[in-house]
Amino acid sequence: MPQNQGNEESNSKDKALFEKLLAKYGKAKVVIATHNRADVDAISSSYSVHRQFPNSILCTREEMTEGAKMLCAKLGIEPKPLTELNKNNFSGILVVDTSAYTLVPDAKNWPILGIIDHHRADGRDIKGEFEIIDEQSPSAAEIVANILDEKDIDENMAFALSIGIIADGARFKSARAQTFETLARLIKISKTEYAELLSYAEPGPKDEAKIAILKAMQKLNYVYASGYIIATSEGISNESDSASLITEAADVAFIAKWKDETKETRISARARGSVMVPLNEVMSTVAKRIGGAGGGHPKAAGAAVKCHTDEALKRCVGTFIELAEKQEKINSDIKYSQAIDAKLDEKDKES
Ligand SMILES: [Mn+2]
Repeated sequence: MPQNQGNEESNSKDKALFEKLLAKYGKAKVVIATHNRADVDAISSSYSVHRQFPNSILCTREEMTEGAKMLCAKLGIEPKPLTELNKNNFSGILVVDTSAYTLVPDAKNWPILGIIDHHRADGRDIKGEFEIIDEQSPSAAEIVANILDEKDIDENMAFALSIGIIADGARFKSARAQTFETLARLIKISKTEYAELLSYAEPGPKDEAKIAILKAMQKLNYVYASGYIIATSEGISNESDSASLITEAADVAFIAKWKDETKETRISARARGSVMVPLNEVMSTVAKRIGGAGGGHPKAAGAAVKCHTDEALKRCVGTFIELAEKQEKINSDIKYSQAIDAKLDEKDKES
């Protein structure tokens, strides 16, 4: 079975770890925190974990995505900013759907009881007492759905987790067999039509968002290098939506936005499935070089860097091309050695 299919062995290991975490902190006063600018996966996974800890408070900060707001309204929850809580009243934090302090800066100086995450190791600087990390999982919701006992998943949780799985997997582009099995199981429990789930997972953009995306398109530039069309632009908001849409045509998109409050440029990066260069590596390399932090997934990544947008975008394109060339060299070296091996095999047969 290919490694990323999800398997019972790693599921039961994670499940056992979660049970230990519950046994130790299940009754304690804890905070369940997810990343800033929470999306549907972040809310659905942290909400479902929160439901396992009767004395927990759900936290996130900054504006949520549209789908996440809709989900919170449907579930009747209002996550608080962590800054409103007094650390001394809690045993600690469980961080869900991230393991990087750049995405939950308020968690610094709090005891980290556990982490549940599916992001790659780069940029991971949070260490938890219990760590449930599955980099192969397309969503945090899929991890959470599989570490919980089926009897502990009610209609609301199944609804939330279903849309987390649908939303974070970018229409199943990074799905595995287990993703479909898990989703089918959850949809049944949720007693909801797929069409309704989809309307939460992929809500139509608001007019401001449509305008922001079109503005990013107006400012678009692109280069062709190493066999890839690399697009760049500046956004006023909705950078990740813009980047996703632009990669319907280009291979890669980097969309930058200057944040005056923090004096940094935020970058959203997206790539088409066929792109061999992992964007999380591009983002973490760029951040390392100019100061800041970056990471994410191979096809969807981001960074916050300490320079202006022009410079940041130049560095993104430069680093992408550099890594693409390295990849090309590795591929041609492999082909070359395979060709030599084949020649030698032929000779062996002849003699
Ligand atoms: Mn996620």
